[in-house]
Amino acid sequence: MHMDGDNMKHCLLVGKPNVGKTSFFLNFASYLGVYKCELNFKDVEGRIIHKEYSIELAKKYLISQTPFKTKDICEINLSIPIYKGFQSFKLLDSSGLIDGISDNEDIRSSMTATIKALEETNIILHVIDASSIFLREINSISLIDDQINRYCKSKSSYCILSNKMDLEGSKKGYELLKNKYYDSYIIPISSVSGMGFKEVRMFVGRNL
Ligand SMILES: Nc1nc2c(ncn2[C@@H]2O[C@H](COP(=O)(O)OP(=O)(O)O)[C@@H](O)[C@H]2O)c(=O)[nH]1
Ligand SMILES: [Mg+2]
Repeated sequence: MHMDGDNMKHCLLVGKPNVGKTSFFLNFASYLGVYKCELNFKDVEGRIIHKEYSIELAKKYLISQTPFKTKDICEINLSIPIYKGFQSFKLLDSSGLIDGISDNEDIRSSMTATIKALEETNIILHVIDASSIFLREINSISLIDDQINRYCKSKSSYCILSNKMDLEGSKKGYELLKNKYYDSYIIPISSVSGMGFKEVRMFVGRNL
């Protein structure tokens, strides 16, 4: 398991492109009381670029309907109330995993960075778009989700975030997920409305 010098645990968001990882990353940071984002972008070679945004600007720059908007791993320091104090941790946003090996070199190297981060992390939040399960879109559930589930559930603290529950059709998608991944903990959330954030906070807090 990877630890920083200061023993901070790492919590990684993974999943297909466009499922709402970055929306969750920023809105959850905001939910935990962050208003100024100090973000570190880390590329596959481990080079780090530091940027500071307000949450609103970060949303404008980083959330997109275009897949692979960000190709680096992006991290932010957060803290969660536990017992009588706070426990700090790093939340990491990844750019998205897809089936197979892409022709695009940037996408390949960003997937490499994500898989590397997966191996080094303590807590894994696997984001799935519950609204697109019965569709055929880039964000629809596929083989890579089964692979993430199989690899992660045995390895570390792992849960599935069934996202976009504010949209029509997501209830049916959530039911399917509960059947398909019956032995995993699944939290229904909406990255935009904040539904389920309390449960995610408790899950992360339990595993810090
Ligand atoms: N309705 C709805 N849309 C969402 C939700 N989460 C993300 N989106 C939208 O889905 C698209 C992709 O979001 P983004 O956070 O960039 O996904 P990422 O590629 O997984 O990081 C954007 O248009 C978001 O506004 C959600 O909970 N509900
Ligand atoms: Mg993103």
